Amino acid sequence: MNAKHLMVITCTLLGHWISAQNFKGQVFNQKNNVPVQEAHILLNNKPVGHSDADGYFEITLPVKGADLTISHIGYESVEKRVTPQKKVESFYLKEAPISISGVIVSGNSKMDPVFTLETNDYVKKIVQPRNVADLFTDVNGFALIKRGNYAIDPSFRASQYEQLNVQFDGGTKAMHACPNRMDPITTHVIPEEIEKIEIIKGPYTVRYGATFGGIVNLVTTVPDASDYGLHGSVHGGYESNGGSLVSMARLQQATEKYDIMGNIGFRDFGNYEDGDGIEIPSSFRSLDYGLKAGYNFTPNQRLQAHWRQSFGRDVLHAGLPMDTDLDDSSILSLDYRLTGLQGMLKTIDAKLYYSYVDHIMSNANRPSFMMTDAVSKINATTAGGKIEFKLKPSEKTMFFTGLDAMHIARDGNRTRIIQSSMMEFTDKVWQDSYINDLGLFAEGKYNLTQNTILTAGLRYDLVVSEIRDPEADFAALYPDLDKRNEHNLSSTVSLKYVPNNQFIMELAYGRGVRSANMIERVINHFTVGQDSYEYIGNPNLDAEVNNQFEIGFSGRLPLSQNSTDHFNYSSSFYYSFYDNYIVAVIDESQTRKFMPTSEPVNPKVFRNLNKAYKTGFEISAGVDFLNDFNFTSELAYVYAKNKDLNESLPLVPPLTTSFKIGFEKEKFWVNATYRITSKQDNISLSFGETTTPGYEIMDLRLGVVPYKNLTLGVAALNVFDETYYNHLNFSFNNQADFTRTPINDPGRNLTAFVQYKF
Ligand SMILES: [Cu+2]
Repeated sequence: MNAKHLMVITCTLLGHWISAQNFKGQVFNQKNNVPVQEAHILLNNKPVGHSDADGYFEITLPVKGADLTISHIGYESVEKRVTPQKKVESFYLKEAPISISGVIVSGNSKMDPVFTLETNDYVKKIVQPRNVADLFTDVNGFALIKRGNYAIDPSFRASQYEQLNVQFDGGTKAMHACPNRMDPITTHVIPEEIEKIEIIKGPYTVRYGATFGGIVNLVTTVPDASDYGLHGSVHGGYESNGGSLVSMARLQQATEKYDIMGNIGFRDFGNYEDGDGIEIPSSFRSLDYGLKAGYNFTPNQRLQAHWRQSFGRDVLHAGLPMDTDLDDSSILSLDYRLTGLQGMLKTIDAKLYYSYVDHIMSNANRPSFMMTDAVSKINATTAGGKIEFKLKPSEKTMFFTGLDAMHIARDGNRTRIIQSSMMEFTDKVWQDSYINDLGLFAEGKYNLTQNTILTAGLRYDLVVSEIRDPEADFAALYPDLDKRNEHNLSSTVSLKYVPNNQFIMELAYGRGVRSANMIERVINHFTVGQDSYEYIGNPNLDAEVNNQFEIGFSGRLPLSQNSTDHFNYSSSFYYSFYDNYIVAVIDESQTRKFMPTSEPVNPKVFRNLNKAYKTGFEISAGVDFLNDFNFTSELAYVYAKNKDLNESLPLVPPLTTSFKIGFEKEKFWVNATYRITSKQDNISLSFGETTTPGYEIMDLRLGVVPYKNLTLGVAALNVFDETYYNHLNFSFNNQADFTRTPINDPGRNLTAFVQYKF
């Protein structure tokens, strides 16, 4: 660990400043004069705390005053210019119709699941065109698994794919159809639609489906009370590296009773060049549209429907054996919420969703086409729902219980024509399989003291899986193939201590259980990995178990009485030990089925490991200074060990440090990010990993609002045109001009973005 990293840690561990508070307020519900607790208090748009159980809050104001905002979910926000004073000022909030999407983070620092992280600057401060996955690069602890510029999967603390419970709008899921993951959930939504990303850093809640490593909730925009009337926006963006174009238009009409919103977007990305000017096959086109309608029967009762479709065409995947010809997805979700009930039952939440993904890929533009013409036509259906009841049996207790269900079914074939003989073969990609998960959960929150809250949750999942149309060799390998039932128990206990609005400490344990996904169960001699091995699924895998322990603290300290300047810090340390961790291991008793003369001869078969663990931390510290400046440094580190094979677990991102400095005014902002990614030599040899060198990248961004409603943004990404690749990048696969080396990331990229809102 070098000096830069030590500096970050030292900053974090700096002691407390004591500062006198010179403004007191109390927040009430305008309708009944009942104090409103847990209202967000913001000064000059920066959060400085929450109101307590009596609606009270105390803050430190600069002598010249500041803009105070009080906001709470379910109420219209109040804004006022305030100056230091002795008397307690009263604020009255007007009730607004409830919204549905922000399910996980309800805006309650004491009641929220532990270790939530929320980022929501995308709409406000967007200055460049993006992919959804790009949104994650700004979040400490995240890394990206790249196969080119399109099919990008987020990785958090070296957990990825189904180890992360990725959903949007609090539970809607759309699972990929492709065995090579050309179409992960991040390709079915567009970044301009995402208002914020909510993250729970481990299996610390049982309310959002079976969770192994963490929950990622992508929240799409919903109109709130300030958006009543007819509004819309158009935006367009350009990237120099690849000559890529992005455009989107949105229109919405909202009243107290109903809201309706429609959006349409088009993206046309070219092949990007790496730092050496080498063109990487990565172009794609996609068209998206969505319609969302909500109806408020009463201020306490809302029904919402959301329909969206996305059409991807001609997607080049540098790191996969084929390219996408067509990828069409349709997602429908229905949400219902009834709140404000009298008696013990307070709120009912219900959700239903359905998604269908149609995927066609081929090797028409690849070297292997000379021998074999291969086309795969595959599809995936995901359907599910949830009902949850919120109960308040006593003043100090809150209780959530309900059930959720998810069904995933996939089918489709690969057709191969051997060019020399024109003989045709059909391979079953998914063998007509399904996995059903029915979950039952209960989670309670109990106020041990005024400042301490205990959360405990228990979850049972019944997982039913079946391979309905097995290939003959697969059935021969697993002669007992039958419908299979698994019974999984997950649990969590955590303690949250919030002595004041400047400090939070959390301690948590979670046991997350994940039954094998469909690739791990049913794939039959397909190259689905980062290497050139054939993989064979294993329908008898045990569910993998994550026992995770975590301690975290965060806080903020005012730096002076004359300004809103402050120091803020947060850190989390975790340790996970795994039972039955699932990895694919070379099996010398099996031999290659397709192209039998190629290397490697022995396929990999998915297996359970006995002993594996992971540990790491995220730390961040920053100062807001001179009113408009901010500086933040962040550090994320993961160490993983597969004790069975005495090597690292695969896909562990290297130590990452970043420094961000920014100047932010209402109508002008500029920032620089400097990211240092260290060398990764803790690798998984059995996974085909090699040591990855470190690299340093600088990005510059500038945004300006020249006229009301118009935002212009320009950015220079990878300013120094560094040639580099991340440890999680796939290698070139089946490409005429490239050997099997890791794919380089984009070189310098100049971007421009325009947005007009009304
Ligand atoms: Cu595919």
